[in-house]
Amino acid sequence: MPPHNPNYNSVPAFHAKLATSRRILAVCGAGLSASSGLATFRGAGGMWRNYEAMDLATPEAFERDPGLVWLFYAYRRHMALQAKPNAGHYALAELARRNPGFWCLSQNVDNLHVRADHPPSQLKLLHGSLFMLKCASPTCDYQTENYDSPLCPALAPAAVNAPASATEIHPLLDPSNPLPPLDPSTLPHCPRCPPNTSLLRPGVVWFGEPLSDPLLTSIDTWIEQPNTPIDIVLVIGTSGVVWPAAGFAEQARMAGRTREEKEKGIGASVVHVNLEAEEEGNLRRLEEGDFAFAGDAGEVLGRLLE
Ligand code: BV8
Repeated sequence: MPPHNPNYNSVPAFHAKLATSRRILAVCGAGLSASSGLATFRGAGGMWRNYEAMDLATPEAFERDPGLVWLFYAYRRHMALQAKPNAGHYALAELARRNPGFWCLSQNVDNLHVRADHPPSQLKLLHGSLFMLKCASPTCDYQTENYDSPLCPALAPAAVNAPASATEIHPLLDPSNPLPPLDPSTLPHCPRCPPNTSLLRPGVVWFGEPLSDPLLTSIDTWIEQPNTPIDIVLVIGTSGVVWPAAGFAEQARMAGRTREEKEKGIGASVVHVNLEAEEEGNLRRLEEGDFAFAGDAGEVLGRLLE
């Protein structure tokens, strides 16, 4: 039996640490939105179980079958619009208002942080948004915000017969019952390009696509501010398998530390908030001063950041 970690599920110990913390970074994943009823990607309830992420969230998939990829995103837009921000989103937004030294990095594209009024200068959406559309042509920089659902008549089926629970796959996307490909001419097109020449695509970062350079630079500059180490890194509802997002927590842990601190491994307190956080399992490797809270991200953050 691994030694009991005194910081496991200990809200008072976390509150004591929070009271003396000035620089805080949060890295959020799909588990935060699961508290709002949206499907995650992997693990229990992951929507990818019927499709590999690579089948639907890559430029190659869009090239191969833009209709299937658009049905997938139309369905996720529909579910995200039906969902509401949860206590976790509001707690993070409130923390940002209280503490200008707090930044929130989110892998989520569902717009729930924005709908919770998170201060925009302290929120970095690493993978874009379901509600940004952009021209699929590499030579056109047209992009626009759009909250219509359905986005166009051809995608209306993705917004009906949606399963009650976001963790079931939409019948339209069931690979055992493939749809005939949609006619690309019925999909949304770029209004700036000549008619019917270029499709619009979701304004998200697909696998194999780089994250925005200015965004990555701004995050690196914030993390690496000299002589102002980060005190707390909140790792919320993420499996930590997608890069470069998965690397920020470790970078933040040791940034700004002296050589001696680095040699002794003295860094920020990493706070894991995950449904599957258990002391005997993946969080056994908690470093000195880390915390782990097992439970629903919305509920746990509501208590931790009240
Ligand atoms: C890049 C937007 C370089 C789209 C997403 C092979 C080929 C190509 C690339 C790669 C490759 N191998 C590795 C790579 C790199 C790749 C990568 O990391 N792949 C992984 C799969 C190994 N990364 C990239 O491709 C990135 N780009 O590397 O570019 C480059 C440079 C220059 C030039 C060209 C290229 C781009 C990655 C971005 C991909 N886009 N999203 C969309 O959403 O459709 S990623 C997608 O997964 C989501 O954004 C999601 O956030 C992200 C990570 O998943 P999680 O959020 O962690 O969700 P998950 O389901 O995994 O886990 C949920 C967790 O919550 C679990 O731990 C669960 O226990 C917990 N949980 C569940 N419920 C709750 C809960 N916790 C609390 N409460 C609950 N209620």
